[in-house]
Amino acid sequence: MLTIKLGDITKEKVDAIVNAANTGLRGGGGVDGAIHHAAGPSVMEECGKIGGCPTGQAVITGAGKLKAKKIIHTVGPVWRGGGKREPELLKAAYENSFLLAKKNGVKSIAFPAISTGVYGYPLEEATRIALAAGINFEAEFDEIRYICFSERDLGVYTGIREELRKKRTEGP
Ligand code: AR6
Repeated sequence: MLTIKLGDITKEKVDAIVNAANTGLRGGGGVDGAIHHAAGPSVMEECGKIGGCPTGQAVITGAGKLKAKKIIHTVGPVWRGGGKREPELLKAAYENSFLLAKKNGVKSIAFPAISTGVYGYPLEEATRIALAAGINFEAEFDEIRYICFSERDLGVYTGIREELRKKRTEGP
């Protein structure tokens, strides 16, 4: 099942939530700041021990005080105009999050809109990559949940899901 909802990812009750982190795993603003604030210091301690995560890769920690059981920290690309392998790296961030989730027995997972905040990735293009990755992994999870932080994002996500569904039923 692939669901899209408006909300705050720190409140989601799923096996794992995904964090839009930076390569140093040092925390920051946006969803990263919100997750660390809500989870408490144990998660930052674990991140410190891991030490870092290259762009497009993912690492996993406990979830501290959150309702979720695990946090998967992935690093999306900074948007630099689209010619610096941004689409490939964003796709890798989603795929490696799914692969790490599977490896850790995660059956339900929630994603924020990785790279579309501070990192400046254009929302519609990022959403196509996010949802296409989800469709590829849909059969391997009980639920893949996309958490939109604004009505605008919610509109884009639902519109693109329809577009991708139509494409699938119409065939190539
Ligand atoms: N729940 C769900 N989505 C949220 C929340 C929340 N509580 N808070 C923000 N968002 P961003 P990035 C949305 O900037 O672009 C950090 O400093 C937000 O509206 O958090 O990947 C890291 O440390 C947007 O749609 O992540 C990195 O340095 C989406 O989450 C850098 O920012 C992603 O925005 C990563 O930048």
